[in-house]
Amino acid sequence: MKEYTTKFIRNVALVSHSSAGKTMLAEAMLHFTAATTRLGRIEDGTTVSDFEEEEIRRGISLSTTVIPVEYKDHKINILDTPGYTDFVGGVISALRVADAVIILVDSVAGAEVGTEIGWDYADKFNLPRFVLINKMNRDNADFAKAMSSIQGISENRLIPVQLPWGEKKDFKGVLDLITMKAYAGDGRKAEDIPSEYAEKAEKAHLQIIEAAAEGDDELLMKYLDGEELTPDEILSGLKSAVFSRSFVPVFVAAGLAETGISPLLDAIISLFPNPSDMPPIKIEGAAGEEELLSIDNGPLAAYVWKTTADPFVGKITYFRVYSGAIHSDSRVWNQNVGIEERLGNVSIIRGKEQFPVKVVHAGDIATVSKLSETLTGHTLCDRTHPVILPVPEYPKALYRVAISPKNQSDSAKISPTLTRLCEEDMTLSWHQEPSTKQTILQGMGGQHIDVAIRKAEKKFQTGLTIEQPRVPYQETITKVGSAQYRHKKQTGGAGQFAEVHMRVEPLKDKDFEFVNEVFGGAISSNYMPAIEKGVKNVMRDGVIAGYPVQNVKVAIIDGKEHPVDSKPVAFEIAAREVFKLAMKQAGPVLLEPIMDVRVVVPESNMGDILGDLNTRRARVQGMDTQKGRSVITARVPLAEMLRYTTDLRSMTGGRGVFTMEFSHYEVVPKHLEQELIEAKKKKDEE
Ligand SMILES: Nc1nc2c(ncn2[C@@H]2O[C@H](COP(=O)(O)OP(=O)(O)OP(=O)(O)O)[C@@H](O)[C@H]2O)c(=O)[nH]1
Ligand SMILES: [Mg+2]
Repeated sequence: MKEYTTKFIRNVALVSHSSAGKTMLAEAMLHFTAATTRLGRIEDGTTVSDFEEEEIRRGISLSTTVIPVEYKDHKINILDTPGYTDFVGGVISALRVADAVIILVDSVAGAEVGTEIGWDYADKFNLPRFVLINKMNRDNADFAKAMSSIQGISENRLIPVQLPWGEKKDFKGVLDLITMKAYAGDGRKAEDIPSEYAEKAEKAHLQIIEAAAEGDDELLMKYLDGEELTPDEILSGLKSAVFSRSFVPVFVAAGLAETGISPLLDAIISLFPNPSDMPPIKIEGAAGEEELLSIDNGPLAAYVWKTTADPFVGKITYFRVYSGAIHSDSRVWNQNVGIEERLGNVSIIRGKEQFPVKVVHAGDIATVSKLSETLTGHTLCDRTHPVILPVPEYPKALYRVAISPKNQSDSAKISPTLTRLCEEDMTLSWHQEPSTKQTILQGMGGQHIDVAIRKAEKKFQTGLTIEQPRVPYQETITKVGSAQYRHKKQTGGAGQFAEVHMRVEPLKDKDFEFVNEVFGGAISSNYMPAIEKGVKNVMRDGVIAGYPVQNVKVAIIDGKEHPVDSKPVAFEIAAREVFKLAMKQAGPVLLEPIMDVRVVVPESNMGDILGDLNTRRARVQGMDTQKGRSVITARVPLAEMLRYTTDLRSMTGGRGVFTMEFSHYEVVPKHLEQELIEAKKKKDEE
């Protein structure tokens, strides 16, 4: 692959609702530019972009791939993102390193939930964008309807810069309203706009000239003076209007039929910014605030936006150079962990294929293999000029499952496998939950977890099964209680003897306190550690329903010992038993975690969501409306929120989102406590 310098690079993310045709469009671009000799198909699993086994099996993209398209001396780094909601992490990573976005819309479905979500993220990253009404060859394609549905979700003005040349089966090409030419098929050849479209095209052309003039004061003067703008002037005016988002141009295509490809590539080059057009990045450097420019001779700053770990291929680190240039066989500094990384071959990647290059210029996207410490979100820089580039915010993963090994040989592999899977994915995380002794994997939804489990199996040969995570309940007491217990055993040789009298009290703001109040040496103080150990063992395993005991003060008040038969183990046993008895005298209760929940849904769903929250024992704290969306804050027991990700999605058609954070523990209502106690009894009997 040729080397491209900053001004000849474009970084463009394709974003849409699942299945609007992003992967296929990238495939068509590759075929059109002769990077491939035949057009791959989603159904056959032969596209360059969806190369992962799981992507092929499911027929959807699961992570962002880079598809560099070489066209007219430029390189367009297409970032093909996943459209399915669970994989939104890939969209965020892509938008972080893109300079522009194409939002694809299915010509039949129009704007969908995923379109809205993608649009909002593009807003968050402040990116210039095109809308592409795709799949214009479909049976029920409707350009006008699709246009108005997108206008419905966007505050930006949409202006068609192309019109479909025919529709549905007769979609034969695009009418370009900027050049006022018609392009049949993939658009290699420009021809005159057919006369039946002439009038409509002329009208639309005027609208574009106006938009172009608005983009630039000088052009506007010229335009108002009645002078004609040259094609170059129109393009430059449009470019600034696209950049400032005073309007969003709308294109049409059919990736599968390879229609409309070349006019779209032309527009990407002429209307989208190259990396050096982007505003400088302001960062807090060692020497105060500084600005990084996209130039080769600036201080090195490259952002790692993706990493993949494959046991066969090894680790691949994807980075975008923001400032400076990265050379093969050089050393770079990772400021996030404070270590030097030696780079071997640096490559341009296309799908899974790597093309080694000597240098990666400012603004370009490339990969390097086998970095030891560098992870997604890290910055590679020069040791003498350390910088850290900002990491975007990823949604918190709230869909939790408990993981266990399929068999003995898998259990040792669980931890390294989960660690590697999570390194690849900013929206996946895992941890050990001490209170329930479960390994918890958290993701964005059922599909996300399912993909992770399959990857563990196929890539890392680790068989995993999933189950519902247990709620980390706790046990505590509500009043003072006391008890005594004598442990005595006289069988054969040495006997065992210990007697312990104990008082337990509720304790605030502290998990545990142990005091020795024995008066007059009834129990020697060197037995105290054994007594404390006995108590702690029971605390770990619980007394009423098998959950850890918290917030208890334990006082040893009296007891007895025997000069021969008393020994630490005897006191440990006596302590266990007396603690259980004392707890039962002290009004034991179960506590459950209560979460602070914030739900954001379309206003029309508000009633349903509130009704549903009621059935979840929620206490609503507040309601608010912002930009047509309702925001509900509530306190809800965690036990009622275990599958809320899936439930909220189905109640709102995917439009609802929520966040959840631990707030505090509260007493479990009596009838539910009884169920939990019964469940524990049943388990003990098994
Ligand atoms: N009729 C028609 N079908 C298309 C076109 N482009 C893609 N398709 C089909 O639509 C389906 C989805 O296409 P993809 O390219 O995988 O869509 P995507 O946007 O990448 O989907 P995700 O990866 O799930 O986000 C596949 O069956 C394609 O063959 C098109 O231009 N016309
Ligand atoms: Mg795809």
